Amino acid sequence: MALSSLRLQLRFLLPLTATLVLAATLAVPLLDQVTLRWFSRDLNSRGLLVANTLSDSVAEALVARRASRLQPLLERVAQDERLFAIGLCSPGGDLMQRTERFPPELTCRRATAAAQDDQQLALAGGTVHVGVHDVLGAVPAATAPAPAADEPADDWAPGEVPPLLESLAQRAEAAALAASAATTAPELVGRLVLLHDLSFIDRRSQDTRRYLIGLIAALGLAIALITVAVAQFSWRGWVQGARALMRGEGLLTPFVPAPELAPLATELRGRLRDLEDEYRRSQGPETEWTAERLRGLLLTQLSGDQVIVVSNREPYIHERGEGGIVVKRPASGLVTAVEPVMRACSGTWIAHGSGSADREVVDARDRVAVPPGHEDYWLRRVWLTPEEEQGYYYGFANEGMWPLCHVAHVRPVFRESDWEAYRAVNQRFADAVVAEARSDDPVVLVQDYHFALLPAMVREKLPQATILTFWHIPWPNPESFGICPWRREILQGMLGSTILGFHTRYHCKNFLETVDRYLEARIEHEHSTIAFRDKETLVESYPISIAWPDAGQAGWQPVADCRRQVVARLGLPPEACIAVGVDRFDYTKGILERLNAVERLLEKHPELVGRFVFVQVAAPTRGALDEYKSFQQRVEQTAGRINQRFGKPDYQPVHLLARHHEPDAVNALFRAADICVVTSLHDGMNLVCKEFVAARDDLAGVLLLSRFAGAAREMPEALIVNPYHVEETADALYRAATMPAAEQRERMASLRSTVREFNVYRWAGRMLADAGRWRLRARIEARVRRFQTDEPAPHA
Ligand code: ADQ
Repeated sequence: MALSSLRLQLRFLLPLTATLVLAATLAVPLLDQVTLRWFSRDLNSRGLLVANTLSDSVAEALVARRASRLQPLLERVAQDERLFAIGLCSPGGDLMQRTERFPPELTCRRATAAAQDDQQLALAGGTVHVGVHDVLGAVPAATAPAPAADEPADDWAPGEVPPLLESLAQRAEAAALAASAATTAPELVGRLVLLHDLSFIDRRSQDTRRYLIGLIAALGLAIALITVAVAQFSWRGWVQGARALMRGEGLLTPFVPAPELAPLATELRGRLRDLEDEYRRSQGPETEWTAERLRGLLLTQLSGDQVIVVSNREPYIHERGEGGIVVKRPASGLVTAVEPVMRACSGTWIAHGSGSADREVVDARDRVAVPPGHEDYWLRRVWLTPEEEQGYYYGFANEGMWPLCHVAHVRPVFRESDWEAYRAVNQRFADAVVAEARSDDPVVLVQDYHFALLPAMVREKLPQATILTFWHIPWPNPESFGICPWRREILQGMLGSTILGFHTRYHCKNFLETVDRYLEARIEHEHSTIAFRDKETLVESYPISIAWPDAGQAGWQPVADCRRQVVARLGLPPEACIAVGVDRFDYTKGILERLNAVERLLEKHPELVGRFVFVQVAAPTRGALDEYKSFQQRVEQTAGRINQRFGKPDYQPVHLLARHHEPDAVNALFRAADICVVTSLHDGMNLVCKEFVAARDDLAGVLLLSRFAGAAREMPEALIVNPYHVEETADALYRAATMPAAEQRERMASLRSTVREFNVYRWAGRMLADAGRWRLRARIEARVRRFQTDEPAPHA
């Protein structure tokens, strides 16, 4: 730092010194000139004064022919410090009288010429200032002396009265005598030559020069010292300020350590964000996120730490079938997203064992290695009684939290017994996490709204654990959330997390505002952190996605074959325009709304009747709940009505397939379709639309997407609709059905590149990288603390 500040100071000092030297160089001759002018003006007026003083006496002496009296007078006057010598010339230019120091070689003519020129005369003894002043006397007109220009001045010697002077004196006397008889007029009777010493000017100007240079030097030194001191002081402030800004302190609070840096702070903030974005981008497209990369990140950032996932839904369900035990994959966005992470990191997944044959395949610790045939990770099953499942899962989670968070016009139901069950089951799962933990600081990935209380419960037992809770569904605004009787407990439970993830910034914002409304917590909006009871939680958005299929995905049939099969299986017209919907049978997915839109489409465009077919695959879900049962009935009725209205013996416009499909079958349907319809009334993200895009490697097909799905923010190339607006959705369906192939290709290519880049490994990678950074920070802090306690106390 010393070297940098020295350089900074030199940058000030060098120009300062150069300027001062230049100023001195220019100022000194200027000053000389000015002082010379002043002095010369001064000498002139002094000369005039002396001449005026002498003029009467000289004139009188000359007229009275008493020139001898002049010598002592002139000598006396010439004693003045600055007056060098005095000479008296005749009007004709002869030197009549002179003082002792008057140079003998100086003639009256030369003196007169010099006085008219620049008044300076270089003599043997040095330069003198010359002043020639006329002396007028009252000489009678008749006897006035005539100029005697032709008489030599050099033949006169000091002490003698020259003949001319004598004749002049005689004439003056004669004139005085005649004065009574005739009128007199003042006439030139002589000229006083005053020689002033100029050496004192030199002396004085040298003094002045010395003072001036001394002053400039002193001023320069003072400025330099002040500059150095201020630069040193400011430098330290700037460096500290810039460091604080880089650390983010100035970014997050209005405080900026060095006020001079305030204008820079905004730019620096912007730049830091750009850098962060650049960094994130650099983690994205250039180096694509893959399972390998995620595995690498787990090894480096989390250095092989244990990863435990907790979710309600298990990724593999063992069911007893007719031919023995079969393994099923549930229709769940969560499972679709988290499974690739678990396969990459070989951890333990704790979930509710809900399959009829689940107990039969687990080991003594209720664990089974999955996926079947690959055994990449452990699935640890937690068993719930029917009452527990009823209260925790169907009751509080799906009749309370699900409608509460989706705000989809279905009233949440809050029962005390459900809440008790929810709390008890959360505790059961938390205990399972603690039991599975091989160290005191595992990475625990808590999934979804079934486990809002679990993070704080795990934190209590494993304070060092890194708990990442991902909320797969939307988070409502504070007013909507406020109707929950246990809102504070839920928020407190969630704040046991180290990182709390939502799909979108909008949901994060809602959560921060909700905490702000209902808890006493410190919220850093810039950092997006919540400090509650000395514990900090980062609230961040991580948009979930799917695993991008490998090129030339094994087992994928050509699009034409998929289409042929679907047409044959469902008995569709060969040239049918096929629109598909693939969802869980859930009221938030907007299945009723899209059926209404299909009906309106056929009303508005009768030419499509017989050609347009809508295939809805709906996996039964939460069938034990009345709301879901009645919803399913309403959907079936609506589909029946449309089929009745527009159907023909060989044509059925709506095909409702209310059953679970295996992923391959869903994929084949996506590839066979012309349109994929996603009309969720509210959806955290929605993975179906991403799966459809991933399935269309032929770049054909149109995606119709609800603006209320989190995915709509990432996929603007889809036809975005408001599913509540039947007319708009019907028009979008028509546009999709008639969209030219070129436009389809363009939109699909762009959508594919987005989904490919923002895939599920990126989602998990970003979250785990944040967790890694957090853990690193915690470890360093712990080390520092240890170091501080181990350090021997300083001697008094
Ligand atoms: P879900 O509400 O389950 O997920 P979604 O994201 O669409 O919604 O995922 C559904 C998954 O189930 C997809 O993988 C789909 O292929 C599959 N699926 C749907 N119907 C099926 C069927 N009949 N047969 C077989 N498979 C079927 C929740 C949130 C979403 C969020 C995900 C992930 O509600 O908003 O995107 O979690 O976080």
